[in-house]
Amino acid sequence: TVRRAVCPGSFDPVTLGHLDIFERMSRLYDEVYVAVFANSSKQGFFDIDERLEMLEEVTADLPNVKVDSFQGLVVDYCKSRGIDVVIKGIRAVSDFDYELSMAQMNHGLSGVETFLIPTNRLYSFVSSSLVRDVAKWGGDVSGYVPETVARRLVARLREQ
Ligand code: COD
Repeated sequence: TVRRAVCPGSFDPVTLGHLDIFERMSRLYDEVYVAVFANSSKQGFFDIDERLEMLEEVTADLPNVKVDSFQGLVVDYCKSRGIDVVIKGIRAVSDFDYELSMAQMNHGLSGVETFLIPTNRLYSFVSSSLVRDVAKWGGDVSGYVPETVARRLVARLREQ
C-alpha cells in the first residue's frame, strides 16, 4: 500500500521551517501532500494561487511531494485523497495546545492520526506572520524563506 501524509497549512508564505518538514517527511512517506487550506475569514497576504506557485517552486526537487489546495476540513481532504496521517510542525510548547486540540478533534471526526514533528532548531522562531512583518518594514528575511519567496515579498511590498 502507498503511504501518504498531508502537511496542511496556510503557507502565507512558505518558510524554510515548513520546507524542512516537507523534506524530512518526503523521506518517510511514499507521497507527501502539501495542501494550502483557504481560510474564508482571513484575506491573507498572498492569494492562494501565488502560495501554490511558491510551493511548487520550492518543492520542485522533491518528486514525491505534491502541492494542492482545499477548501473545507482536513479530515475531508484526507478522505478524498486516501491519506491517513496528518503532519504538523511544532516550534515550541506554545504550538502544542492548539495542535493537540486539532489532532484530537480530527481523530474524533474520522480516525485520522496526527504526528507532531519537532521543528529544526534553526527555524523554531520562524513564522509566516513574522516574516511578513519583518519584510514589510524592510528587514532582511533571506535567512528564513526560500529565495523565490524573498523576491516575491520585496516585489509585492514595492507595489503597495
Ligand atoms: N518550523 C516547522 N513547522 C512550522 C514552522 C516552522 N518554522 N512554522 C509553522 N510550522 C508548522 C505549523 O505548526 C503548522 O503545523 C504548519 O507548519 C503550517 O503552518 P501555517 O502557519 O502555514 O498554517 P496554520 O497554522 O495557519 O494552518 C492551520 C490549518 C490550515 C492546518 C488549520 O486551520 C486547519 O486544519 N484548517 C482546515 C479546516 C479544519 O479542518 N478545521 C478543523 C481543524 S480541527
